[in-house]
Amino acid sequence: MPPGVDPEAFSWFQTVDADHSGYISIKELKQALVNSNWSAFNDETCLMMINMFDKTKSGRIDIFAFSALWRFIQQWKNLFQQYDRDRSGSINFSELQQALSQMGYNLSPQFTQLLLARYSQRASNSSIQLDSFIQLCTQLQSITDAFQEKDTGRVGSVRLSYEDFLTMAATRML
Ligand SMILES: [Ca+2]
Repeated sequence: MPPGVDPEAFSWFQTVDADHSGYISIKELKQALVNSNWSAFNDETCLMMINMFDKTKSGRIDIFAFSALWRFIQQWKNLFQQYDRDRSGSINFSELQQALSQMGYNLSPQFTQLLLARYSQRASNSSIQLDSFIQLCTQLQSITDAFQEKDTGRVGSVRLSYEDFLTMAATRML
């Protein structure tokens, strides 16, 4: 087993690496991850996570990157279970509102509703599964970081040129 790699992540890697190439492709990752309703993780979230941990820009990840990705997913899974207060296996509007507030976001109910509509599956417009929860929180954090880099005085508003705005959006779209 490679040094610094979690034994559980290592064992999972062997299973997920279906063609034994030594790398996990987005297709293999997608097949390995399921939500609590047994649906496969959505493509957008899998692509986002591969891009986050694939430092070589090859579209696949080795055991070390996979180990980091595995920890990342475990952390979000724990938070998801913590915020899923009614143990339904999904996050509804009030659970999402509470989750975001506990993460330090100060968002209106209207904006939370917009997030829920954007990230929930078409079939269930009122709640989100683990994959979309990871995607929502990661993208919200990334966009918030971009804003706060500009909002140096922490006043909650910034002046942006059109191209600054586009740059912010383009570089944060994972
Ligand atoms: Ca719930």
